[in-house]
Amino acid sequence: MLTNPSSAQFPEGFRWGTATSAYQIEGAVDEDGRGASIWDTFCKLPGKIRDGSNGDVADDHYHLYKQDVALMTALGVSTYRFSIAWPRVFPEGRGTPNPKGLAFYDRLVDELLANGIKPFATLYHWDLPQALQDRGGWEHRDTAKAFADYAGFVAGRLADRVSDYFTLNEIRSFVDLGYGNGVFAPGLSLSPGRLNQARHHAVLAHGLGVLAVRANGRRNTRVGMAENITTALPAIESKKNIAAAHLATREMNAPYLTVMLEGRYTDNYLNQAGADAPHFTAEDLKTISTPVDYVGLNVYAPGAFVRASDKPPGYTTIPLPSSYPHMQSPWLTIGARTLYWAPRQVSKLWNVKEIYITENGASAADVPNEEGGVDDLDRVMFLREYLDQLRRAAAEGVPVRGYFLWSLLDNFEWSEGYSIRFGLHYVDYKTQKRTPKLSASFYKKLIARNALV
Ligand code: GBH
Repeated sequence: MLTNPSSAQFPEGFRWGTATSAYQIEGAVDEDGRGASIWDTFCKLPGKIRDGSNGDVADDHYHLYKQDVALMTALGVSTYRFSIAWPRVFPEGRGTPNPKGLAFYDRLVDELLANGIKPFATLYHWDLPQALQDRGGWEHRDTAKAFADYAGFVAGRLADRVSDYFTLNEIRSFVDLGYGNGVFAPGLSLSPGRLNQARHHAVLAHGLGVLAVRANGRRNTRVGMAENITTALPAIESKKNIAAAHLATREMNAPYLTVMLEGRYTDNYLNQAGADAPHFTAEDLKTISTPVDYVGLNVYAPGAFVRASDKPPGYTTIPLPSSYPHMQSPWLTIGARTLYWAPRQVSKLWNVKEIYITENGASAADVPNEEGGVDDLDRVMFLREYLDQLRRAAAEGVPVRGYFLWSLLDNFEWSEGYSIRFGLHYVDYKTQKRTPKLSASFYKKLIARNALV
């Protein structure tokens, strides 16, 4: 316990939750009429997934969801962010909906509500229906329209029990890695011009999705995005560096959060892209920047450390020394202040009034101890340091309303397969047994006190 408990306190009513995504936990890929997604296809390509695995079974959450909701109840969370698998609802991506697919989410939502847990549904967490990829996927403008139709359909069906939605999870990740360097599904490496166009279609899908969710939802329906902001941190928190970091964050998110919240591509982005800039209309920009009810931020590693510079663009990026520390995933460099600066910069840059941390968490080399528990001291350290910075933001009046810890369970970590663990609960993939780690007790106590422990 910290010596001064009052300084460890989070605001009253702060929402604590956990987050997951469909393909990473559900399994049951051939059940109840689910169509194929690009990840089913991608996992079959040799060498794409580190351990040669796939999401066919994953955590078998499709069958074990009641048990998983019980884990949440034991933690004491008041909210849960999950994603809906588009190919369960529309096996072909569009056209005739599959009632059995949506029925799974009906059951899940009912179970959550029966346990007093408020559902937040993400409409797209990377599992694009393969049928849409066959027509070009995010390179095809029609995919944005298909997403909106699907989003509107889901909101129409669930709005009586689910008031909160996120459109797309991490446009930066699924477009840049899926279409830019081939690390994610569908495994393409497009030229810069085609890549920028795919990014544009994805932010357009977000805007059309917001409109569709509102049109089909109820008066209390609320919607935003869940984007992994690239956060520029001031190397030293001086006034000049802080201002430089704001400039840098705005530029580094130009084709994602910046255009979604400003309705324009920055001059720098367009100038640098030159002939490779995306084709768009003024109407597109208006749609993309349709006002949202809140902004969801996935916050992990610092995006960059910067200092002020007299030369344009006004900041210098400092390369990370090779000894800079990281968690189990090499990309997950540790920088607790990212969880302070990300929401603070977003509220300041774009006057955002309501922010959720839609993901934050850490990978660790978890090994069960003799009693079968996992003493993940490094994850606990990571969470404590990061959450202290979130508390700092909240104490300074940054409008952050809730936090979804990634993740409830160890799960299918995309191209890393099952070799990387992010869960509060250890999963034995042979038996599907879930065991709470030390980090689960840490989180449970923190939630109970609404304060750092
Ligand atoms: C989130 O991505 C995802 O939303 C979630 O599904 C995922 O499980 C979780 O975080 C943990 O990773 O292979 O070196 O090119 C976080 C942002 C962007 C981090 C892509 C990993 C790939 C690094 N991710 N990045 S690399």
